[in-house]
Amino acid sequence: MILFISDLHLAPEAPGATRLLLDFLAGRARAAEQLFILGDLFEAWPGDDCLDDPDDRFVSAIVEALRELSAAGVAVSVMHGNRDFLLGDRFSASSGARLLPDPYLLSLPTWQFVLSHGDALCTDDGDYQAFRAQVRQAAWQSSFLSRPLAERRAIAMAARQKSESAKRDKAPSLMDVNPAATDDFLRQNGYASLIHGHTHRPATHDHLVDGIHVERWVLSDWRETAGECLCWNGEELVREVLH
Ligand code: LP5
Ligand code: MN
Repeated sequence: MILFISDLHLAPEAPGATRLLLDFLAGRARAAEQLFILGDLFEAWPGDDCLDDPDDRFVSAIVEALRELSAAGVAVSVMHGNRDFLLGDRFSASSGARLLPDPYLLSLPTWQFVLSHGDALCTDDGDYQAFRAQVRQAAWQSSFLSRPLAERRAIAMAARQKSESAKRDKAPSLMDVNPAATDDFLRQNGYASLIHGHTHRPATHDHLVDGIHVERWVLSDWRETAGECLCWNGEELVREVLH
């Protein structure tokens, strides 16, 4: 059995979602062979050196729980989201989770999935795509990570505020996947079923691409009182609500 989760947006000021994750990792996830976390695990990740912050018990509790799940034999994979694209090798080593490229083709004996955070498919959102192109550059990241952690945390907070105000002026359709870009993506990935997050619009869509029906599963974001995981049981995908 394989489980998929996304968009938990974990932060110290949202203890409910963190509690839900810790219970999930110690409970439901133990029955899986693999767990895929498809981006925005964290509300904001300023760099792996936050692992060294003795006051950041929030981060160490999550990393420790991921490590325990991995040690229990569940293969954990984490994909970057637009909030935690700075998750790096130290996080991977500390948590036991491998970092996945985006997109990632998951080939199973009876089915093929392509996994993505989903933000790259929101191609109508020009200012976001420009932001994404900048912050995903190695040179930009190296320069940003050379700043003190406290400064990076402040910049992240400013960026969050700027993003929230920018979104208020955007049409909802602008912040969803572009249909043509999505069909091209499905075509380029062999018509594999797509599982993604980011849009916070949980639904299952049927795309007809070159005469082939392709499913697109959008994972729900997590709230303080409820989360969601998608379970592949070897035959079908089933959504599970987590309380
Ligand atoms: O994230 P969300 O859900 O609000 O909206 C996203 C897009 N916005 C982003 C920006 C992030 O929220 C910023 C926080 C990232 C923290 C990571 C760690 C530190 C890195 C800091 C990098 C500067 O992803 C939003 C989309 C929306 O999804 C829907 O798809 O519309 O995109 C925008 O709002 C585009 C804006 O142009 C983003 C501007 C971000 C800030 C720019 C730099 C601020 C520098 C401040 C210096 C003091
Ligand atoms: Mn996202």
